[in-house]
Amino acid sequence: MLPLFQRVRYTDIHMKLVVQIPCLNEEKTLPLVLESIPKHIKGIDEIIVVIIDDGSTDGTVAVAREHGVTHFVTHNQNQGLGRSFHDGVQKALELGADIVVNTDGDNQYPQQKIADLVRPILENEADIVIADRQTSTIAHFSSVKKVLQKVGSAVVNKAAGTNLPDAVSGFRAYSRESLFRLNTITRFSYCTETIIQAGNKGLAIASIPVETNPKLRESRLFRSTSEHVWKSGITIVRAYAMYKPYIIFGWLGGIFFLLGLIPFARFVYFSAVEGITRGHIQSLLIGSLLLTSAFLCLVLNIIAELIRINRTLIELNLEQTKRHRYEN
Ligand SMILES: Nc1nc2c(ncn2[C@@H]2O[C@H](COP(=O)(O)OP(=O)(O)O)[C@@H](O)[C@H]2O)c(=O)[nH]1
Ligand SMILES: [Mg+2]
Repeated sequence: MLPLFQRVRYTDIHMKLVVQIPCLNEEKTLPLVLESIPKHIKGIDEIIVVIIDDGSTDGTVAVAREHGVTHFVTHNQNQGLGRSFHDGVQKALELGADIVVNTDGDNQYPQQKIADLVRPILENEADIVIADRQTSTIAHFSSVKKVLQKVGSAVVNKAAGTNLPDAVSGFRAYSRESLFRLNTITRFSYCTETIIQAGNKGLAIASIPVETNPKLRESRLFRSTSEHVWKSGITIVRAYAMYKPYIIFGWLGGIFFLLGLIPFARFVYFSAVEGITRGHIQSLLIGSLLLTSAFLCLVLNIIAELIRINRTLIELNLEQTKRHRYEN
């Protein structure tokens, strides 16, 4: 029987690093990315590059092959970044990765910094390392985008119990251990989801500052600011509902309860003073409706809590399955 959580100490073993690059039509920028991945990193014995081709219709795969890449995950049709990340991680674990670094195919991130990114993991100081893009200094980020990034990171930190400056950066390193414990399910954004899960599971997350490369193309994940806000909002609410349902239902229930008390008390007061026959039925109706909603929130909270407990058990099971499958 394997222990539930065994922290691997990275000393005196053959260290394998997998750099995974999710790509959707990145033939133009991929060469820059591949050329800037370091060939040697102190403390790492082997570096493998995995391209996740997410249904590209251009020459992404051919370009990667030309640059010596031999490991691919292929989606015949576009599956989205979340699924691409998930499948890349499975492949990396199959290849025996001790550390997995994710970088993007648009050369947004400085691959030269991979050595700094993996160092806290090699030194057993962190399970996950996130590159802080220092967004407040990026010239091509609009002020709206900067504010959004700040607010988004603050909410994620609150949900995760962490204190990370850049919660949506895609340039990250994950230890093998952390990948056994994380389960990403949302198709859209695994970035915030992994932080919230890791935070709630007590994994150590570190942050290192990096300077991003000049922008070569527009983001394709978000076509507009409002889409960015909307999608990030949904991801965050879902994460709260999954990990801290009592916050959502507790607040909602509390508000309904307090709002319901006012018309209800009004009805009780007037019917005591004037007699029940004098009306104020609207107050009674509105009050009852709000108090019933508060009660519903309480019930939903209990159900959400039970589901959460259930998920914890399923996740433990998944973790064991992954260990059996990938640990040799
Ligand atoms: N937009 C998008 N990117 C994808 C998808 N699948 C994989 N990717 C890759 O995900 C990375 C991030 O995408 P990008 O458009 O640069 O988003 P950004 O993080 O907002 O800059 C790139 O390497 C893409 O090639 C997908 O379905 N949509
Ligand atoms: Mg990008």
